[in-house]
Amino acid sequence: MDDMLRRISSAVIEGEKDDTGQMAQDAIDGGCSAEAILYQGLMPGMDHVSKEFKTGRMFVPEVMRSARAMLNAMAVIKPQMVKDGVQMVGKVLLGTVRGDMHDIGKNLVGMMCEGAGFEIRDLGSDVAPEAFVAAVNTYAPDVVGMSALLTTTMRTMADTIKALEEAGVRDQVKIMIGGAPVTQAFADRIGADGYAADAAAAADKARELIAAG
Ligand code: B1M
Repeated sequence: MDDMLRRISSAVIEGEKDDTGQMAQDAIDGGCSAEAILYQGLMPGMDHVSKEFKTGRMFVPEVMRSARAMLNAMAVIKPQMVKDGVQMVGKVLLGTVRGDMHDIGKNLVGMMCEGAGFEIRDLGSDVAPEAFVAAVNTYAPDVVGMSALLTTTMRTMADTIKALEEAGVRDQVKIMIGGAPVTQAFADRIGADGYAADAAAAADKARELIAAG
């Protein structure tokens, strides 16, 4: 069984996206729990990928292949996880803010967070502040993650935080922001709880924000 989980980890690291779904199915058929596949196979694999990305030994296309490999396995084990009542690390609501169509980085953040054991609700791009508010009410996420790639749309992050405050739900969530023009100083200025420079750091930051309570 351990060998099967180790092979799943390696397949994620190597980005063998066409194999991981079948490997996950074989593991389930062989009596492996969905929880073990997630926590002892997929997550350690993505954790390794995250470290390699941080240190510049893996690059965006490779990380995306690994994330796809993980997601293909997740699709297979998800029904079993629901049946078994497996707890995820937390819920992250993601979106690129209003007026901004860039979603490649945001998608990578979603994949990395999913690899780190989070349940992801992705609102897509060009997401209005009211849509973030509505989704917070519907999904009750632990973390709201906003992405912006344009200097002109960064200010919408502040508008979204204001909308969450006005709706009375600001204190129910942690707010994490990121995107190429975004900085820690900007996050501090608009009252976000956290900033992450890249997708691997975003998964770490989401974990840190939840742990901080
Ligand atoms: Co656009 N674009 N673009 N573009 N585009 C940039 C961002 C730009 C820097 C290019 C340039 O001029 N050098 C420039 C912005 C300038 C500025 O504001 N300072 C720009 C512009 C001007 C525009 C248009 C206005 C161009 C026009 O039409 N005149 C237009 C705007 C459209 C709109 O959004 N309303 C536009 C359009 C487009 C395309 C549609 C063609 C396409 C987007 C396709 C898509 O996303 N589906 C596009 C692209 C691809 C780019 C570049 C080339 C690449 C962006 C990207 O995907 N990077 C970009 C130039 C560049 O960055 N070199 C550019 C790869 C990605 C993995 O990195 O998104 O930075 P990134 O994400 C990282 C981190 O930032 C971080 O983690 C990610 C992964 O490690 N991160 C987070 C991101 N979100 C996070 C959230 C977090 C935490 C971390 O927490 C929640």
